[in-house]
Amino acid sequence: MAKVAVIGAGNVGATLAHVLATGGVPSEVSLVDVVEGMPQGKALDIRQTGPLEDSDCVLTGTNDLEAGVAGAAVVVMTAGLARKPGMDRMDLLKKNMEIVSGAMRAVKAKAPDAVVIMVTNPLDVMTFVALRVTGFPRERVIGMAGVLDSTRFRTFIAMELKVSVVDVAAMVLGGHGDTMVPLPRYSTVNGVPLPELLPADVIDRLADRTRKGGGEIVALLKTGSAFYAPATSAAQMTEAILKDRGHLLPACVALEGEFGERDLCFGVPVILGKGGVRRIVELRLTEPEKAMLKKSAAEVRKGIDEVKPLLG
Ligand code: TXD
Repeated sequence: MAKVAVIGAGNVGATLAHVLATGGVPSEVSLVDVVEGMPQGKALDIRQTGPLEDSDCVLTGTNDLEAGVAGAAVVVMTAGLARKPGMDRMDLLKKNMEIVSGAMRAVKAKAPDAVVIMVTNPLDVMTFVALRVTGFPRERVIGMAGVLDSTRFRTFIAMELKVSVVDVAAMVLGGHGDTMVPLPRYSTVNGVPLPELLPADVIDRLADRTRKGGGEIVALLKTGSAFYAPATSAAQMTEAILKDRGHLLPACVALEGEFGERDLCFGVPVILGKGGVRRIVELRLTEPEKAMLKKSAAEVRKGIDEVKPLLG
């Protein structure tokens, strides 16, 4: 059985550790954070759910990055800073880039065969940074955003139609931000495409709510951002890899010509299994869909172009 390392024991990281322990897929979960005592305390607390949840998963917490990631089959990167007063966007980008680079150097040294799942924002840019710093093949550096954006779209579709969420599949591609591209034609209720079930204006409303899904929760919470659905999304990707299940889901990967893009980390459909991305699935798109995806790619490229000179 396998070890999963979760870097960052904040809201997403700790919730992910709990979801993974409950699911019982990894035998070991290591929580890593810079705050002294915090990952140790949370790991012990989660471990004490084991007897109640029928889980023998071994959870440990540490402040030692290298020891925490050593030998992990999957590393999930959730560490990062939120913007503080007086910090501009570029300051934050630089700070998170430093955090991601430091963590990825440790992964390269101590978990050279790991699959890395990036969660830290700005997601597409940080996935690019992780890919560069580890030097891993693109199959093993994957960003989590599409699963979350799709599960939000699925939820809104189920709420609107009053159908079970288990029947709803949805596909959201592109960058993790306002330009993401929900694809109603590739979203179905038990095989029936969405445009057969709802009028265009209602679909547009649900797609728009999905695009603003993160912001809606930030506005309600007032401090911090969503973490239950993000953590569960990262858990699904982790399980797809550890169990070699072969889930087809949208994820952020480096493109090398697919969808007409290259040198860009971007959300596209992939099949995930052991070793990470088994295959990138290219979809036939209409002209308006292609235009939306192009616009989203241009937005992500701007962010990546900002960090490229900093990466040397
Ligand atoms: O869809 C997505 N990809 C996202 C991304 C969905 C939700 C959250 N998203 C991003 O994930 C969010 O914008 C942040 O960049 C990360 C983590 O979000 P979370 O809500 O968990 O943030 P917290 O609670 O602030 O936790 C961050 C932790 C905190 O405990 C810090 O002490 C720790 O990161 N931290 C570090 N840990 C280890 N090593 C270093 N260097 C470090 N620096 C900070």
